[in-house]
Amino acid sequence: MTQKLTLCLVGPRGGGKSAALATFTDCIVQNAHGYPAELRPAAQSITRAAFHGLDSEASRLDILDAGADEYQRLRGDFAEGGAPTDATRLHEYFFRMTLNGEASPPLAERKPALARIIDAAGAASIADETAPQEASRELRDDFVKRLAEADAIILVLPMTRFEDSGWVGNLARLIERLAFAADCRAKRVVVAFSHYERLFVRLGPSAFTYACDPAVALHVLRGALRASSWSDGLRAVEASGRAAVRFTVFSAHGFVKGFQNPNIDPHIRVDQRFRRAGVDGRRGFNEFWRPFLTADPFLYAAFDLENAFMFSFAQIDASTLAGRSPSMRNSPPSP
Ligand SMILES: Nc1nc2c(ncn2[C@@H]2O[C@H](COP(=O)(O)OP(=O)(O)O)[C@@H](O)[C@H]2O)c(=O)[nH]1
Ligand SMILES: [Mg+2]
Repeated sequence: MTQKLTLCLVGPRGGGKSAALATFTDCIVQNAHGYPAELRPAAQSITRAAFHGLDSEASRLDILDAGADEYQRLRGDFAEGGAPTDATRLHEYFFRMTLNGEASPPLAERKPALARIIDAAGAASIADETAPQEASRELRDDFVKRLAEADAIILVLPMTRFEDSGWVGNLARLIERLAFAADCRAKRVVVAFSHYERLFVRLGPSAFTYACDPAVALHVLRGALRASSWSDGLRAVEASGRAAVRFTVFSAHGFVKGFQNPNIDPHIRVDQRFRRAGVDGRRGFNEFWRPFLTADPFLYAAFDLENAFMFSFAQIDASTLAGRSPSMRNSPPSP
């Protein structure tokens, strides 16, 4: 038996939703997620027909026919530097997600999941008041409907100051709607901060070591959430007991394989990943490219799987002292 899930990506334009989606299967293949390697997660893109009826013979053949797959196109777009999501329709991608490793008993019971992931242009999910209105009324209404039906919501926000962006008001309104709409059935909400590698650009080859420390991520998330009024609605979501809320970080560009510095070329004005001069095509990007934690929001959303980079409000709110290493917390009080 498989379970069917709908996951909905939400976030402002340019936040990194499509990049997260385009890279999460590679992140799994490259073992660049925050879960133990023994979990052996897998995600395979499947067709719409396979999602709707996996047990039929026709759909089994369908799985093998990945040639014209929309998801491969999305991956290709990302490899070439990324393209803005077409704002005339919602985009659906389908995956079979499994946990293959020997895991602890409760995990062993987990069924493979067939996931439908909905990605829309930022204008359809969180409009920017300072940008031209790209998405039609119908598309935005359609998006709100899908959002209400989703089993889990992945909110992707850029890891930059955005209190003065043109969309933070709309973000707050959308979260309020999630908190108080009785018809919203999401059980999990993941807030994933993107562009994480940018914080480490001055650290050179030590960058990856710092990025791999969950305590650094917790510190960064505390900073991002401090005095953020848009997150109040998320507290209401969690307080209502209807959905769990988690915060995490990720980078689609990631860190350079073998060198461990952030994978953005400082000599180019726009963020671009490193590639060897003279090498053409996708291989040129893949040579150095290793994404960072982009699979985690999807694995959490599909399987309710916690890891060291996934933080709750309680962890974020805990005092810094309580957040230190367990050995410090457990040391007996001095006489
Ligand atoms: N530096 C950096 N740029 C990124 C990252 N992920 C995406 N981008 C860039 O940010 C821009 C917007 O990303 P996109 O995924 O299209 O955002 P969306 O509108 O939310 O789907 C693109 O130019 C991406 O190449 C990242 O991890 N690091
Ligand atoms: Mg997009």
